[in-house]
Amino acid sequence: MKNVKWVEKDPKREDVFWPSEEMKKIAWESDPSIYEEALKDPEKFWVDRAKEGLDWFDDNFKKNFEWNPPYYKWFVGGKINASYNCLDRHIKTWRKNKAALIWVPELTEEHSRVLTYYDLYREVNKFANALKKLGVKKGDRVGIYLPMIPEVVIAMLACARIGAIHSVVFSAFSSDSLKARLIDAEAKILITADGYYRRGKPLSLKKNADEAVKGTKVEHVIVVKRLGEKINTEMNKDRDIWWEDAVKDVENYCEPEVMDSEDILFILYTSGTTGKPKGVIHETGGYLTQAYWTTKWDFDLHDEDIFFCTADVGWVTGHTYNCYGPFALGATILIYEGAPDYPNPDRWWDIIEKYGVTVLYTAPTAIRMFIKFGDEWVEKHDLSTLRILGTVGEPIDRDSWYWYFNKIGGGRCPVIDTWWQTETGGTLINSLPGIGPFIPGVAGKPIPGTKFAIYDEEGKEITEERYSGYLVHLAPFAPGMLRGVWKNPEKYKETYWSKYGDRIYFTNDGSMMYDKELKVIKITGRVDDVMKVAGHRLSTTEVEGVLTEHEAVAEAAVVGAPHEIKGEVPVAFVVLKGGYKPSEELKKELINLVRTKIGPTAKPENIFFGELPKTRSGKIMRRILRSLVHGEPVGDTTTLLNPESVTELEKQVKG
Ligand code: 6R9
Repeated sequence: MKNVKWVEKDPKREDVFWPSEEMKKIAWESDPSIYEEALKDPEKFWVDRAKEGLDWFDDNFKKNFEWNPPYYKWFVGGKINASYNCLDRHIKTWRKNKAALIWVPELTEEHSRVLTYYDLYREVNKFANALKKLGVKKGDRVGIYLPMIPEVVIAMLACARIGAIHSVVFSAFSSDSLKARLIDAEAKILITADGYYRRGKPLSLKKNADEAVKGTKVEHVIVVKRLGEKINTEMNKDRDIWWEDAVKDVENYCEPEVMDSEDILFILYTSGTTGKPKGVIHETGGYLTQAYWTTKWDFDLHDEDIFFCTADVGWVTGHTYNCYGPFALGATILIYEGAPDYPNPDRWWDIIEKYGVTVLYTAPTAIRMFIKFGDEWVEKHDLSTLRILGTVGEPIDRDSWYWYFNKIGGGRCPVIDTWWQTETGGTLINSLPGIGPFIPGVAGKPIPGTKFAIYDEEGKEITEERYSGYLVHLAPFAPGMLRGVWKNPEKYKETYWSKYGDRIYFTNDGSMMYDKELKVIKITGRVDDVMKVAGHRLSTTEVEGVLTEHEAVAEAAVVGAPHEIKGEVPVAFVVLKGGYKPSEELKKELINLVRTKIGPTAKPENIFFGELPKTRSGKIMRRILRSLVHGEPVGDTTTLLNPESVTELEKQVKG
């Protein structure tokens, strides 16, 4: 289907697009009445979806939705296994030989790998048995620290098969970040690789893993041989085992563990407003229901589609849309190992053309980067197989939206702007391809069966058009929503269930009703101390914590500053201890410290030395620092303890 128009412009309204007749004809969902219908009885709606979309060992739920604020459960008493739903049920059908996963390596001289559903099934079964052989049992935690290679999803599904809880850690995170997560989760096993390619260069991952497991409860490290001879890997005889050896003498079949719907499927660490990342808990039945349906609704995947979601599995987007959602649906996904600009800035467009990708899901930061590279890289390629474009991670500006829509989508494809969070498990606010509308910078309506509102500071609902407020999610909460924070119930209550009480989920995002008639919501961004750096979630406090570890630093304040491509970057203001002087070397040293302690995404774009503006009670005035890096007027500083600090810093920032 070449050059089909999947959208059309609203004849009257500027910037508003709707699905074309062609799109409505093939879309799984094209009847707008689904929204009203679902809200008549959301519990029943989700129970029906759970039963229709998934295979349950027992779907005789004792309770559909059980609510003890701030906790809730879905499909209580249901029995299910996520790996069974992603694999076993497909191999009983013609999908047995369908491509589940197309893996594209970074090096163009290497071959891509295609795993059919049966291949994936076999690999997962074997690896599940290998884990069992190493003593992994239901409820044990398994750390996964892998690059974008097929083994990452095999490992996740193998854990799910035996009821082990996986905790995937982004492979670009430092050994310290990995260590902290392994300790908090008390992981028994770590799965990693000898290394991976980045921009054509072999990089070791095993070294980081070795550093990280010291002093943790990790008993064994399973190592995928990705680089082999290309890198020198030391193996600890008693502790480490190559993946290929682990699966050598195991049975081909592993009985899937019968899991309770509310049993934990995975934990995923994410940044909050404190220095320590928190382990967001997702359970099985509810998460999988939302993963399945949002994949089907949002990306409208049919058997002919090839879905390219560019997110790393280290993030929630990779969990839900590079693994559980598409596999539960029996879809074909494509994952790419490497950098988007290797060997040239047209790598993604080359992949789309070569494999005939039909649905692309990426982040505004990537779009801005490609805009910078120049249109000629796109124009070299035939992207006419594309039908749907998706975006996630941060608000998208009008220019980037139109570039994506026109240059990548040829003005033919809807842009599905999906708002969601690590905590929500799956997308929650976005327009559906067969229903619309598609408006630049506007996410859309809450997905069927969910309720949202916009509140003011006091908790009064704001219903006026284009008035900013706080986005809240109302009961019954979407089935894929988090069930808690690992070993930290206090954090759970405080972060999500305290601003408006324990019956209203506070998203920590700002939003507005963009158009009352169309009932679409625009998301304006975080209202707490969380930054989105190149779409990656990062807390300012986390970076401050690392800076103050340095012997020269007395105090540090970090704020997000606007950045052309990354959207936002950390900028630090540092007060030095007596005896230390600001210097370029010290600046570099501090930037490097953050890079090694957290990871490259966290490194400050700049560091300014001086006094921090404070209130008379000694609180740092971050609002002023934020204004400074945004190039906005700082406002009244006369009530400050040290107004002169602002003038000093301003000079430096303006440089
Ligand atoms: C999936 C993911 C969550 C935060 C969220 C919000 C921002 C995500 C967005 C968006 C505007 C969108 N966000 N999608 N803002 N429009 N379409 O990104 O999860 O890493 O946990 O971040 O990202 O601020 O609160 P996570």
